[in-house]
Amino acid sequence: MAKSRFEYVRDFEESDAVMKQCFIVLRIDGSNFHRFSDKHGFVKPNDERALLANRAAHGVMQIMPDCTIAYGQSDEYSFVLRPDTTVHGRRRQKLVSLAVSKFTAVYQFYWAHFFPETALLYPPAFDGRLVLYPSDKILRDYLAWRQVDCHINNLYNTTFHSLIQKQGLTASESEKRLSKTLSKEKNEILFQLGINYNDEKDIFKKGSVLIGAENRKENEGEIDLWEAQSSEESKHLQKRQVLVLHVDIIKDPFWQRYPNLLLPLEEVKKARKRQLQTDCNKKNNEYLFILVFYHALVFVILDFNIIRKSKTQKRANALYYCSSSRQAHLNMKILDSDHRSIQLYFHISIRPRALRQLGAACHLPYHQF
Ligand SMILES: Nc1nc2c(ncn2[C@@H]2O[C@H](COP(=O)(O)OP(=O)(O)OP(=O)(O)O)[C@@H](O)[C@H]2O)c(=O)[nH]1
Ligand SMILES: [Mg+2]
Repeated sequence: MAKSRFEYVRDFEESDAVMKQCFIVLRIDGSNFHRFSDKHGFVKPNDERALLANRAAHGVMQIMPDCTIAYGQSDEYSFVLRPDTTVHGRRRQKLVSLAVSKFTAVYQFYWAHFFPETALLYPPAFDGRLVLYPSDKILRDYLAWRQVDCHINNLYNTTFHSLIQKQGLTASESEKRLSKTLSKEKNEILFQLGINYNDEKDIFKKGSVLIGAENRKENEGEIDLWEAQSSEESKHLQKRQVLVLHVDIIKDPFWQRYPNLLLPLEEVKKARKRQLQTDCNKKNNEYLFILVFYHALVFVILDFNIIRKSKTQKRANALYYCSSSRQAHLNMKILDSDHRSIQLYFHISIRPRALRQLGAACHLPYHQF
């Protein structure tokens, strides 16, 4: 920005970087969504099309790489950022405004995709807040609070609307009937109406949990499969794949299954390094094979160059011949880490000029191979 005599006004801006080493939670909530859902004919108590919110949350996760887990239910979504994230200088207003605007924009952008038969009557709005949580335990309690809220509201709403839809009660009669009832009683009312609450979909009973797909275990969850509307957008979306789960996040098994979600970035890097080392040891042969393959290929190309210059040079374990000045067929043996012999067959097509450039660029003396 060019300097001017007005520059001093910048000093009036206050720093709003939030405290270090705390989890950052960004919570977004639909503004007056009771009205919005009514006006747009959302199915009661739960509308599967309202999963548009998952799509919007996915958009937020694309721009927040340090967001390890997001949890959503009804018209709200919480995004958890690692405690040592330095994204956007941990500035409160920047983070909240970015998350809210991205969520709102994606929600509108994909409206027609999820609600093809319902015109958007007016633009929805979302509010946002940032809260800091100083420990794993408190963060987990926060998420548990949101999931318990989901459970309580969903059980109430399912019973409330079932009484209206199946028993013909008015809204106020249904409300009165449910007043001061416990979960057990609501379950019984539902049972009398032919509904087993346990059979309701997990997505509504438990809400949606979004995590980075790098945490995916075998045969688990679905990776976001939403189609992008333009190639520009798909380039953007490929930045990060997200796994969508509808699971319990209150009890320990979820956190034991995904231990990286609560770790600081530094520790995640160390854990990944350790994992890589273990995988490498397990797959030592394949790894060495790739290395040998790489050198063998360089060797082939360089050697090919030498052969073209001096046709008398040969290697004991490799046999090649030139079918034309530009092509070579190679049949060679290499040794894997256990000194087992592997047969390789290559058909190489190289322009002589590229070959010379490659030979010069590699600077690899013949005896290295
Ligand atoms: N019918 C229907 N309504 C939904 C669905 N999801 C969210 N809602 C509505 O969204 C509301 C969300 O509740 P709140 O966030 O407490 O209420 P709000 O009207 O958004 O008010 P503020 O958040 O205070 O602005 C619910 O009460 C429902 O009316 C859905 O799938 N179907
Ligand atoms: Mg709301």
